[in-house]
Amino acid sequence: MKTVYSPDHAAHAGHWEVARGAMVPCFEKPIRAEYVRARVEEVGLGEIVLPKVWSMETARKVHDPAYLAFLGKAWDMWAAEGNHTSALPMTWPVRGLRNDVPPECIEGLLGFYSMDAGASITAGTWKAVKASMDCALTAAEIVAGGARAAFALCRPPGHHSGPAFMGGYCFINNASVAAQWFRDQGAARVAILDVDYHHGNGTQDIFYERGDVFVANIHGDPKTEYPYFLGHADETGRGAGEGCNVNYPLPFGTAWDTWSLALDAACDRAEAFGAEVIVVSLGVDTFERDPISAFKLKTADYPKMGARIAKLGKPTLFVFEGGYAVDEIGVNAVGVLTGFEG
Ligand code: Q9C
Ligand code: ZN
Repeated sequence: MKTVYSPDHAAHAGHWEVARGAMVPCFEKPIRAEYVRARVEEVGLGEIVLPKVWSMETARKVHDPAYLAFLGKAWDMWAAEGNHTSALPMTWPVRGLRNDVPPECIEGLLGFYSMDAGASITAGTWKAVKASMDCALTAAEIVAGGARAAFALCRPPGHHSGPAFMGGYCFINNASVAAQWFRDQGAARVAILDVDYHHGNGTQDIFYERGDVFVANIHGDPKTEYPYFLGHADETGRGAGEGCNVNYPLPFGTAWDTWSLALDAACDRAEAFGAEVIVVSLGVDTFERDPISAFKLKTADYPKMGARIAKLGKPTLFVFEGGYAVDEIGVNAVGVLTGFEG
């Protein structure tokens, strides 16, 4: 299958994130995408192509246009105040505070448009974020053009980003933009299968009240795992979206024997939904040696994951998300893709 990759991802390289009360170097770093790209070449997965340059039209259907405009100007506002390292929020409009009056300063806007301090903005962030979205849309177009599958090697990732907020290393929800694009191209029903270790709260949020995009998530139980405040099993969708969302929260230590049962169930649900296209939010932070996660999947499990998704027999777009064990990130991510191809 073809891979869509842009070197522009490297323009986004945040300096710090908070871990255990300390500032530590960002886990989400440029080398991740380079290692995956190198593995795509090593196994001869297929051609690697650059993304086309897309308009923001589809993104505006899943994100608040004001939020997208903020992303485009945040660094300049931050730099104008004399800052040189990554912009990070520190104050959020939680319960009891107002979230209906956007602040007019960058400190306030960073909090207004974020869920945590995990998505740092640097001088090159917007360039990388836009290229990441372009990778997803270009790969979606390859699938719509008749390919059985395509791989969007997106960086930064997207699934924590919601209608009007960044967080968890994510800015634009690449998988959601692609799913929206498939809908606009005439696919009546689209399923998003999120296999990243962390619950894809942004994706769930975006489609929660829609009956045309089914969202399934397999992830660390939010009772004990990031993002803590979404991803429970009783979240099934609302209004027109009732029954179109399913969560499989799993405990620390979950290995393939149990994880794969959730994948089977999620695939069955996507099939019953009548999905014409599958968008996979492909994070490989489920790996046993991931530094910030606690599942126990092994390298040999990733091809099995791909093979199970292939059994759905639907056109499939793989959108890269998380995975922080960089030494194995390429083998694991590309393992899913070779397993899919059979
Ligand atoms: N400082 C994705 O996998 N919390 N995002 C990390 C360690 C944030 C993960 C805690 C994890 C976000 C796309
Ligand atoms: Zn993750």
